[in-house]
Amino acid sequence: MKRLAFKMYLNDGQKEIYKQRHNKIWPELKMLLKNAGVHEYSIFLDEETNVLFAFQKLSGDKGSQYLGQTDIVKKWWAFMNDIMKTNNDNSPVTIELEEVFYME
Ligand code: RM4
Repeated sequence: MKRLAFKMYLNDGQKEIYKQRHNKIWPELKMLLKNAGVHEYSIFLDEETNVLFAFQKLSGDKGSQYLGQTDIVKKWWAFMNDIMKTNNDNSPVTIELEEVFYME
């Protein structure tokens, strides 16, 4: 499976809220992600910079950030808009990262 990593940005001091909301991720969003081929999806926070580091494996060709045309993701992004750095359409500012090392 393809490996994908990207960064997003959390608003300062929002770690607990971010964790709470993700611990209660909507079942329909989780199902959408899995059906879209997103697996082993984890997000880490660098508290020094408020950078969210996301990693996911893809059985398809597109990752989670390409699902913004679905109603569920649009609702989720609007829900998360108040604690993240976002674009005008509520999508989180997302910067894909280059893999520079991998070990099986
Ligand atoms: C993140 C961001 C991503 C979404 C995950 C579930 O905060 O909204 O786009 O895939 O949550």
